[in-house]
Amino acid sequence: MGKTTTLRPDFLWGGAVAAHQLEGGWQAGGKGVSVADIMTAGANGVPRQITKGVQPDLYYPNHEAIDFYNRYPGDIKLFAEMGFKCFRTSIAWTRIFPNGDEDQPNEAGLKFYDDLFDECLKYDIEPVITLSHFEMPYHLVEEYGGWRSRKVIDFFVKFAEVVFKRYQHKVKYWMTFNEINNQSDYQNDFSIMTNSGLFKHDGENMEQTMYQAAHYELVASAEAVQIGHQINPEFQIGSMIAMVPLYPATSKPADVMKAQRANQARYWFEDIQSNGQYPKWLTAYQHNQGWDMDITLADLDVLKAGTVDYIGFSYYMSRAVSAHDDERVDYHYDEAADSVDNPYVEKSEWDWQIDPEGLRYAMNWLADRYDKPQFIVENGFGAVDQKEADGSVHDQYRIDYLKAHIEQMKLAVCEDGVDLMGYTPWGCIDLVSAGTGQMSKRYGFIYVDKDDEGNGTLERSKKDSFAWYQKVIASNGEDL
Ligand code: P53
Repeated sequence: MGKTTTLRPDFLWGGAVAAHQLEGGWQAGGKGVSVADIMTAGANGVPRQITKGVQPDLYYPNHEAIDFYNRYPGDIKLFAEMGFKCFRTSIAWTRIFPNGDEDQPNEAGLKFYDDLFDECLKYDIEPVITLSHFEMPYHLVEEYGGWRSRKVIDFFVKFAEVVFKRYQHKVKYWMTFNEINNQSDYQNDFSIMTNSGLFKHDGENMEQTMYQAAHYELVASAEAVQIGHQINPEFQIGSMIAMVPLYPATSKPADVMKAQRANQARYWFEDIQSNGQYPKWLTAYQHNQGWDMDITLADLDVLKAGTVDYIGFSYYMSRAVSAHDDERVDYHYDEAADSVDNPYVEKSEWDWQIDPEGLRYAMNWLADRYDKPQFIVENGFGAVDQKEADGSVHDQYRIDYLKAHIEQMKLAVCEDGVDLMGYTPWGCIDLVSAGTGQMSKRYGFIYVDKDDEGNGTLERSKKDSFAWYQKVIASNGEDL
């Protein structure tokens, strides 16, 4: 047998989005208010405000987003024209259970996703579905304190069971929680709200609360994996992490130790979802903090029995970390305080470090640690685009970014033997940025005419990257 030189023939090329970032229709068909519906628009370097409920005079960009709710047939037709084999989106939990704690699901919401998936299948586009992508019902935040409460496990599992049953003949590829590990940055109000529906209480130890909330989510995820496999043994159910490899800033041993602990603190979620158990350092860490955690023996059995079939991950950037002069003995990870600039890589306008080789490194790291199939379910370049009078956008910078990452992805597969299922670049059509709420931080192959204040015709047009990606897919990644 010769050397591996190509991606697998059934490689899942496609694109990725999330319901709350493109659908709009925030109250259509009986949809409830989600945590994305209470976030205003921020700007580059200006965080989004997270309000207590929807306030009358504020602008919430996700309420209308790009109106995919009404325009999806045309958008999917464009995806088909690019040659998509799959389309990753999420199911808005609040369309199915508007408050999250109802007995019965909302039929209008279920019907919407039936129609959407049928539209994909019409073009042989495989739906790849995230159950919870930063859009939990806001009612669960108000009434139960979000994932602070063990009760939310049952609400999530019920939601998962309903949609697994309903779409079992239409959807094969699933993921439970989007970027479940973002909340390792527990001092960041955005991360703890999007992942876990948490508002910080006065005097609360957010680190402990985050570990508790994440524990409940991991139990819920493991239960969902088991139920999904009972409903349809053909299901492929994955985890989903934000893969941001953390490099030591120097070869100084304390920096190396810092990077090791930082990676442990950022990726223990995957240790549980892939390996089915808590890593030793974390059990020791929680014990040494003197925290009284609600982690039962029954939970540990569930975690063991509900490991994932594959690892879905996003990759945008790497970061570097360095130890402090008065470093704590436990090398405690504080994302904001420990991150330093990496002089060897460029940055995007939003200060995201551009590091294609980091993708190959990340894939090898994941393969060594977990030995599961991988699926790159997000990657991309957020940039300001200039639309020409004829609707075209010359986005060579985006092509350059994606090309460099695909090259490294192929090296990980062909040189390093990583088992890779597919690649779905983020925001294949322009949508609302999660982190900033902007429209002007664009990722798409398809331009959407809308600005940061909500003005625009919502008209779609093709960027230069559209024809480029079409050619990449047609050649199974050979013609870059
Ligand atoms: P935006 C932080 C770090 C890496 C990925 O992000 C992240 C975030 C959160 O902002 O989010 C993922 O829109 C996420 C998507 C998001 C995308 O990356 O801030 O799964 O929902 O839109 C890009 O530029």
